[in-house]
Amino acid sequence: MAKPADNLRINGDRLWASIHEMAEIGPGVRGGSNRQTLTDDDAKGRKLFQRWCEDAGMTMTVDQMGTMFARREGTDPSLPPVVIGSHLDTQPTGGRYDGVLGVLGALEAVRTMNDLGIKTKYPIEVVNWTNEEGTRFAPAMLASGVFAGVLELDYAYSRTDAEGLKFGDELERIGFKGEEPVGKPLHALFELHIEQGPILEAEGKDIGVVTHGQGLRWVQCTVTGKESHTGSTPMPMRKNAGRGLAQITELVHEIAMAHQPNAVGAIGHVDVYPNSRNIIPGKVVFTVDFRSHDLDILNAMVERLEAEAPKLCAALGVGFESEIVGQFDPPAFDETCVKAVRDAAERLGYSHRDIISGAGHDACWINRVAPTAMVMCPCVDGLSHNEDEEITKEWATAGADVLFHAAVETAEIVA
Ligand code: HGY
Ligand code: MN
Ligand code: MN
Repeated sequence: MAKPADNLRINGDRLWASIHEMAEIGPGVRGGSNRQTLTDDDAKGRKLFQRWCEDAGMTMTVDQMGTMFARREGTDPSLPPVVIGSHLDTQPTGGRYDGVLGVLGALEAVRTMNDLGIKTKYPIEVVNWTNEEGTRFAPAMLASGVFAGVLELDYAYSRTDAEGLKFGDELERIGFKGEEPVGKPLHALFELHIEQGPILEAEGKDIGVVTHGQGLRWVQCTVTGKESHTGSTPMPMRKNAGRGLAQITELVHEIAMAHQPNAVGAIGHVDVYPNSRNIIPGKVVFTVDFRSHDLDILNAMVERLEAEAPKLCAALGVGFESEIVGQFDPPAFDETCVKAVRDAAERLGYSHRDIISGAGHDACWINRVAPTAMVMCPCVDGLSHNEDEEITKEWATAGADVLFHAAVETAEIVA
């Protein structure tokens, strides 16, 4: 297949301007972003993205999960598209670049194809996946999971947020419950994303060529004790669900530390009931997040938690139950697509290294149904899921250049 010449580059200033214009929608309180999925701010960001895509001559379709596909026609419209993109929804205290770089880097690739008059045999589609973060509606990567056939549409519609609002109702409310069935043949998919870890910056590398991703297990735990007065209940009579959380927090850390350097574990979500200063917690609901790129280690961590947590709680006189509310096994990305990414970085003169993604991404699910690969760029101090998340324009430009080259090569330039 013809490869784009190494002098073909995207317009980094235009990309950088688009990223920061998008960041004005759903701003955080410290310069980052709070554009949570299916909120009014998400809707505003979607509408801006749609306007930009239509200005670039693309036609937008929205599927039943609200995922947006902006299409640039190929010379053979009957062929399945090369899809490039990521997600526009953010964490509540997220950064400006997580997901957004991948969507707008893909749009920039199309804008550059237009500037250069490049025609491709395969159509190209820029995608914005709904609810990648999973913070308002668990699990993460919800729309891409339905697209990959691992989650059911009705299950997704039934998911509720902390206020009890349903995903399907919120999708309808913001006007993005599309008609298109979820799922279609893809020729390939490429996702550009910030690393969200420290390796690329520490090694002075411009590009991460993602060969694998970590697997994930979200184990939602419920510890049940007895609400009672914090002042008048004698200590021996207490059934304090909070002590179960405290001991399981330490257990999760100990389990992950027993599998270094391959594993990580933490509890990021905690709901305490009734969450009153002078009532002993009667119930605590929390989610354990285990990850490893080794499936056996991932399963061993969950097994040990499910064996030891009930015993810890029994000794405290409180009850324990758990359920898996999110999971995917460690993905190995498509070697041809990975090579296209690596060759592009080499051709463009960018330093690069193979890397395993620590975070989960929509590409991890799509990898099950289409040839898929990811491009990563560094982020400052490896910080992400924090409003201080930062990258440089040069890193963003390098990542989008590589994405552009990999996509155009795979979609086959028509002279
Ligand atoms: O949880 C993740 O890894 C992703 O950022 N949603
Ligand atoms: Mn992301
Ligand atoms: Mn994220």
